[in-house]
Amino acid sequence: MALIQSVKAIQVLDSRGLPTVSCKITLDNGITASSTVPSGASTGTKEALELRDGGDFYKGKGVEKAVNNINTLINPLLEKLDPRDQQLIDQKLIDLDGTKDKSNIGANAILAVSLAVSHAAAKDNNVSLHEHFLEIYHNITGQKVNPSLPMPMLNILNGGEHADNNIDIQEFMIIPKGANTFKEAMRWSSEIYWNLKSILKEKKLSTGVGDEGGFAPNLQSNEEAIKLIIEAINASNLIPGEDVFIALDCAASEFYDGTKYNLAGENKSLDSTAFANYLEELVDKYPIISIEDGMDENDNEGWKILTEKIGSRCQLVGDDLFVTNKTIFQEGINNNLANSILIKFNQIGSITETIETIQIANKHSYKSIISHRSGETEDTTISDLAVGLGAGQIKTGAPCRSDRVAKYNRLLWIEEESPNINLSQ
Ligand code: 2PG
Ligand code: MG
Repeated sequence: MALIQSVKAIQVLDSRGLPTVSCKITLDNGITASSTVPSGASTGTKEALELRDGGDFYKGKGVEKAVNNINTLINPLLEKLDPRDQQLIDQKLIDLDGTKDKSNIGANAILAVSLAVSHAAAKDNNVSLHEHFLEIYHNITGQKVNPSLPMPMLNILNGGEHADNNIDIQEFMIIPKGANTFKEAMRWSSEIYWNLKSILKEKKLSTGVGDEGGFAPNLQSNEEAIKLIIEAINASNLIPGEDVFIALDCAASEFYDGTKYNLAGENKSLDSTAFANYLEELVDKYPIISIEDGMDENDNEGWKILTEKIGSRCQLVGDDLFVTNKTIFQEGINNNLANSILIKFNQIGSITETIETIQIANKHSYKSIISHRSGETEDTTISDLAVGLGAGQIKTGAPCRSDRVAKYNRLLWIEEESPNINLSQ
């Protein structure tokens, strides 16, 4: 049983070319395991703090402080600990930080270590990371879950904060729900993606991509984006609403001014009820089965209206609303807000806390969707997390760009190597 010998971090770059934390753990039997943390752009205000250096280098976005915290404070703290004790190690990191939002040591420092610990334990136990996560879930919650391959949600048209176009809704995703295997889901998605590219080209629209690999053309309206995607699904000989469905991430906090939802691209300024009506119309007209952050993170009244209106026939996902924080999430559940939660481990900062939040979702029959951030790296931990916890869904961008496809490719390997684990429907 190997123990932690050293924890070492350096600053590396993410998919946007901005610094992020990478961490390597060495066990006393020579096993090493690494991790790299993601970073968001349309962040919720209640997320755990990503420690940035300020100053001139990297436009203030350096993470040398977080890196130093790992090398000087966390390294001695974890020496000789058993990497299988994920909960104990995460608690030590949380206590070392001592703040609610991890602003002292930095959520990026803490998460990098927390992830690397899980990788090291899996390697030392000689099990796949997803098998290890299944076990951690059991250790932490006392409950068992069934592993499954997550249904992917692929963001093939980007707007909002992730692109320089005029589209206000941040993400237009496809869900290849009719696919029987993950492999088939990815083939369909890639074919739709490529057909969308041809359609955009034909219409003389831009085929440049946004931060998550989806196309980012200028369009007349959000509805036009949906129509183009429907066209691409049809062009792939697939049936919209039968084989493939649509999901949106409005990231509505980004265009809410405190009273109105301002759709600048459509010259519309709508109050909560009017914006809920706007979304309801889209759900009525198109095979949209999931809407994330359909209201601002502080607009509880708006969330109530939206949930009452379409919550029974549409997955309503809280991202900025819940920020993977179990306390905030529990309050939201008590108020009947949304019916699903987006899970991003860097919003809260450790594996243990992420799992606790998923446990609450399971208890209250809220769906969990494991998610990437718009700033990503080659790290594929979220793929294993989605499988091991049987979350059922993952969203990790377009079937394009290595930072996105790395996650899908990892899932293709898991499917190949685990014949007993099936695609969640
Ligand atoms: C989101 C995410 C990921 P960001 O809003 O769901 O798609 O974006 O990482 O910029 O918060
Ligand atoms: Mg979101």
